[in-house]
Amino acid sequence: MLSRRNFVTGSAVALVGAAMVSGRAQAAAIPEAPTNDSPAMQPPIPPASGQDYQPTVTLNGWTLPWRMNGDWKEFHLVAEPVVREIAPGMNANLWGYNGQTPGPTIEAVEGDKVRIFVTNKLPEKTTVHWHGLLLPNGMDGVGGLTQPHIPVGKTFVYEFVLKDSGTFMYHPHSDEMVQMAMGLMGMFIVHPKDPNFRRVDRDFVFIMSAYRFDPGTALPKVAEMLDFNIWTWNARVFPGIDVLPVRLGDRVRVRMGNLTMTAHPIHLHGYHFAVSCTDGGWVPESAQWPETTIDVPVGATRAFDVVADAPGDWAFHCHKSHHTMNAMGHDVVNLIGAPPMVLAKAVKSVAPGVMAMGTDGMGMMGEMQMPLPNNTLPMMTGFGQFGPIEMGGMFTVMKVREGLAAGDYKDPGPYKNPPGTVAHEVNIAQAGEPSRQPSAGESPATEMPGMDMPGGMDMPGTNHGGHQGHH
Ligand SMILES: [Cu+2]
Repeated sequence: MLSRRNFVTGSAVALVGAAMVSGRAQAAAIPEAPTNDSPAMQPPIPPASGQDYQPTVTLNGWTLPWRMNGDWKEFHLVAEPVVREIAPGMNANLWGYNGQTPGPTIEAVEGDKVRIFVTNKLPEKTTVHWHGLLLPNGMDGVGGLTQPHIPVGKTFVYEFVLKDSGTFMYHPHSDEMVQMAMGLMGMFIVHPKDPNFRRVDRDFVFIMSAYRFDPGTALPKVAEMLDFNIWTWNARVFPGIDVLPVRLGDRVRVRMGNLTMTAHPIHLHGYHFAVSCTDGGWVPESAQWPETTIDVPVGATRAFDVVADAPGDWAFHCHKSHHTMNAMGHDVVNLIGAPPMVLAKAVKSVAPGVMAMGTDGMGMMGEMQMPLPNNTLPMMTGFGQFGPIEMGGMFTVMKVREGLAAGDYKDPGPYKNPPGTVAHEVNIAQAGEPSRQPSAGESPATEMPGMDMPGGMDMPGTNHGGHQGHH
């Protein structure tokens, strides 16, 4: 007879408190399915016995507790409808596993025998595919091809041995377009058998998903192919994404999966990192090269390793600038440079009460508290110690600090820059005239009709040496 005591003890008890455990034990032969619907980062679960490893931390997420049954590590996933807070101010009706999307991170060790029960509480059939894991064909989770689909209300079991360590994912191979657009996905981390192999001090995990929500709605459009407007890390957007707190000097790994419909060039400021792992395994050290941005292709994972030797608040984000925005209209005309008074008059004549915006850029939108439809996030938002950050979507901060305790993942607050090391305003008169490109403003390309200078007359302060096009 197996009971809850057979689950991993230690921090797992703190992780899934009694109130959060639904007690959905189906039968003694099937482990309970712990559930957690909080978007708060849960502490890592250290290995209770067996192989030692550095457990991962999932941004705004958690690791799935397991139990030992003989020499099998047993997990229980429940696919079900969930409500996910995308960021404070927006809740989404999605599908996930064990109370939230993405599903909990599964962690195990190379060589482990894993038995994973999957209960289907969705309104339609499903399967789970173990992306990147090397396993027997019949455990691959492709509905119709390698197994019958899991009917509504039924529980299937997957059993396999973890041949290789690495950074993997899980997701359905059953009505995939709908099921992944609804958020069914999670990360699967297999730690190396040798605890010293590429060991790091902090190991962060997240998976990328994208949604199309019409303003004011909570259910994504599942048939959207291109025009997504909520770009998430672990179904969260800035400023709702956890920061990555790191102790100065720590060896840090960040593992990322991508199950959106486009690639994401993920960029870390302040560092040169090495791409260390993909869903195809560890990159040999001799084959690693330095990067500041790593493109994570669709249907792939990437991990990078870095030694956190530079303190500060380092921006960490997707470099596609539309992916660091929340829901927005894309039919926005570029009004930069348009005379604001003329524009405002013209707009007011056809739409009284509408503000003509964007004549000097759109950055002010990060500061304005504009009325929005219910359950809709501002396009760009979030504040830092120096003002509005003007971001949304796939953006957060790696906060590297001296003296954090090992295992302390609390937000350490804003970085205290040493005096004299922050960009600041200067008196332009003291700075002197900026140098400009020779003949600036005179080239045919920038010439304005009716603004010709009298022939042969030199502009003061310009240099015509060697300028062929001079008239
Ligand atoms: Cu992106």
